[in-house]
Amino acid sequence: MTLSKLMIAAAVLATLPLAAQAAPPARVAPKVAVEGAWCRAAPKGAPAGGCYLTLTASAADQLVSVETPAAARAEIHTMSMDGGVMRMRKLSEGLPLPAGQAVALKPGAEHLMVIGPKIDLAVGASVPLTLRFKSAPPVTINAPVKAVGGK
Ligand SMILES: [Cu+2]
Repeated sequence: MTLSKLMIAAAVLATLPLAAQAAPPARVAPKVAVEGAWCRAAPKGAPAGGCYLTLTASAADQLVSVETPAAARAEIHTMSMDGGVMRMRKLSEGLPLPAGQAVALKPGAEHLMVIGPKIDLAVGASVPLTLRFKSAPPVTINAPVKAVGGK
């Protein structure tokens, strides 16, 4: 190897760590896509109503809380059979969202509960919901109110 070739080799080696440092880390900010949101219509004066949607997280995440200005509070609920009776309970730990997997909150399963609605949950109304996640930034959507059994 000639001296000039050695110098080129040394120069290339010297620039390698710099090049590695200059490249930004290949990380995309976590994001959760929200689709198909709706709330079930409830009779005037109903104490609570259910809202449903599908969440797809770009990286493993967790739905930790829900807020709405349209009700006293909102909770993440799940339903399960308890001695032959369907019961719902609050998921105080939140709802896990596996990476790239659509998680559907739907009637009879996981859902969002708006408790003490301040608006009539009537067809044509909509419920603003802010979803908070462990990693991804919060997402605010407007869920239209649809008739029972509606899609
Ligand atoms: Cu519920």
